[in-house]
Amino acid sequence: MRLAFITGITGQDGSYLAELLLEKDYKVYGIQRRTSLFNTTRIDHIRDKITMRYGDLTDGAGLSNYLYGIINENRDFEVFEIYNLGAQSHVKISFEIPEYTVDVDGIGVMRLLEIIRTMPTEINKKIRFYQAGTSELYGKVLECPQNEETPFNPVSPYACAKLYAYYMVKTYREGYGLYAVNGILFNHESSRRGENFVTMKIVNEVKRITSNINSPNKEKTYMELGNIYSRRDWGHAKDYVMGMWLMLQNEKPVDYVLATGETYTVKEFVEKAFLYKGIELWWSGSCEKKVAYDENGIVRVKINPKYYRPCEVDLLLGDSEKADKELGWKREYDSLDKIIEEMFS
Ligand code: NDP
Ligand code: GDR
Repeated sequence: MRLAFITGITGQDGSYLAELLLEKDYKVYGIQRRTSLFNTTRIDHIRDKITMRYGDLTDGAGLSNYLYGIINENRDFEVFEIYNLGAQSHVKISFEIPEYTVDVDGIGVMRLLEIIRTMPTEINKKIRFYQAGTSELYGKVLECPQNEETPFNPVSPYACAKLYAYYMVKTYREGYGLYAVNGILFNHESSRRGENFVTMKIVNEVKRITSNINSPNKEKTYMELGNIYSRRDWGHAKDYVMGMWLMLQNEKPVDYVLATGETYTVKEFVEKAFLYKGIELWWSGSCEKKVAYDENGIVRVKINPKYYRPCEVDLLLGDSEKADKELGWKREYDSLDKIIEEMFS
């Protein structure tokens, strides 16, 4: 019997990963945080096929009790894959709650690694650990494109916490022989993307604006964005969770980059999203006065500096050749247009 434990199962990636592992006949366990309103919409359709318990990456004792409980329930297990996807995953918000971000995204990883390390050898040798690393580690990039050899240069509390996690995974792998890997994943999106990430925000705003197009006075007729010149390498989450699984099927624990090898500005994304609804934008002005108009001269995009970050990651462009060759990783969503279409669905 193959077991899987997913932190962050209620999130974008966790929900797709849970679906994938169920298809592959894993027994899937996850944690959810205590929230004042239920927050499981992404996994409600598979809720009866997975086992959930309240848990939090800041609570080591709870994690330990749960993991030992799973092992005791399934004494004859073949392999136990632990996917650590739980995180305070918003880069800008990490500047506002840096201590919490480090506790969850950094120390949380150490808590899991320590639990695994201190398990009896006959158990921990059957455990494989995946850590959700990020292209934000490259920060103000020192090389282009970025691959597994590119030096890191993080510029946010989020990325610094993930850097700590990255090196703890490497340390526990090399120091204690744990099967533990870092996936260094570039941005990936989907119709399940959180609403305050830029792609989903744009898609939702385009939907709102185009549904109110005939009654423009009732609602705001434009969206507000921050830095529209940053470049991102955007893939689809479904392809990336397949990559996570492939990493844990490898004979040896090795870190891999997952990326598309294409990069677009936020400005290009917003143009494509409007075009998907048949609206062509034209731009005027510069810096904070930059605006985008539609064909009828109605303003559709404005800049609001409140969305700027203290430090910005200007350019991300990944090279996933190693994962393509060694893991046979392939993307089904092979263009940004395809991803945008799915996000509108
Ligand atoms: P989401 O923000 O959609 O999901 C994050 C998950 O973590 C949610 O289930 C959330 O729970 C959970 N979580 C938050 N805080 C805690 C905590 N204190 N204890 C336990 N769980 C917690 O992120 P994604 O699915 O997009 O990303 C998954 C992982 O991959 C994250 O670690 C992210 O940093 C990383 N990553 C993401 C990339 C991307 O482009 N999507 C790229 C590279 C890395 P709740 O639902 O209650 O909020
Ligand atoms: P990112 O994603 O920071 O790359 O982190 P996000 O979508 O938040 O930002 C991408 C770029 O868009 C610019 N931007 C805005 N961003 C948001 N959220 N809202 C806006 O209104 C806005 N306007 C412009 C940002 O400045 C930035 O340059 C994501 C997360 O999923 C991380 O968890 C993950 O590690 C990385 O991707 C890889």
